[in-house]
Amino acid sequence: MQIQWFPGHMAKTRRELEESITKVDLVAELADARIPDSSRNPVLDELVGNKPRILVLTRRDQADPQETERWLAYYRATGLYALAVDAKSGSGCQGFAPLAREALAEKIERWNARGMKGAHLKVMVVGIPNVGKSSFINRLSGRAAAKAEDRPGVTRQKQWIRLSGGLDLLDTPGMLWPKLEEGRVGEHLAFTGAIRDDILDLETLAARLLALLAERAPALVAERFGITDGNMSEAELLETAARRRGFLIKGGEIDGERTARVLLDEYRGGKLGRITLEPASAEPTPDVKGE
Ligand SMILES: Nc1nc2c(ncn2[C@@H]2O[C@H](COP(=O)(O)OP(=O)(O)O)[C@@H](O)[C@H]2O)c(=O)[nH]1
Ligand SMILES: [Mg+2]
Repeated sequence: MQIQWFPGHMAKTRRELEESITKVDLVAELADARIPDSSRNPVLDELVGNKPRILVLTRRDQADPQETERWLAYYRATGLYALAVDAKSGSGCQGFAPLAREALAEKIERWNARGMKGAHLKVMVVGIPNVGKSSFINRLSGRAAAKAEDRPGVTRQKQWIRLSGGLDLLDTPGMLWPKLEEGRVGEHLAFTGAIRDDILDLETLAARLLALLAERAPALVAERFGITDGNMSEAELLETAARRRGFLIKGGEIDGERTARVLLDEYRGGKLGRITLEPASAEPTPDVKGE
């Protein structure tokens, strides 16, 4: 999944996405519930146009449930259909087909009026690398249909997977490149492991994650890493965490690299708890769509 998104590659990816999108009735856009903002690419808006879309927040098992509810309410208030799932265990995925039929209710009615009752709705899954596309497809289809990893350049026949509930799912997910123009976005993608972590040196990356965690989950950071002061420098944050965890080398110096690696692994693996790095801005509204 370590893909270099050089401009030629982006142009090709864009063409492939555009072509696939014309073949479907509905696009399932996957984003990471921990970083809903950074894991979406607005270029998809252009590519999808007016085609119905459902935003699927993956990794709900790793995100703060209340924040996820707020994000869903926010998206629904903007007119998007939205749903949160754990694509790994499959929980929440059963809500997708009913929501798809809701999103396509007008089309289904038109089909029924034309005697095309029972026609299947064509759906494709789109998202940045590592967001959970293959897992989601496998969960919907109930079998290991999509390969766990997609390597660009390996083209194969597009196939449809017939799902219960009147949906046909394109078995090849649409790859969307991460939007890396903004520094913060790249950092957030690196925190979650969505992109290579060599955009910054490991210790800087870990220190910045600590700073963000201190904001988003102060009690946890105080308890686990002994960090209670919000104004520490990056070096002080890492130093404090290393001492608290006992990651020292001889002479009493801290093992910064080990501290950084462990911290990043723990966050990515959900071992620090369910922490959403990007807070939702809107309050839930009473008239919501979907689950
Ligand atoms: N905990 C958790 N892990 C997930 C979820 N979705 C995907 N994963 C894991 O994330 C990794 C990448 O998932 P994959 O489906 O291959 O992503 P893709 O690159 O978008 O196809 C795999 O190790 C999955 O098990 C989820 O909702 N929760
Ligand atoms: Mg995949």
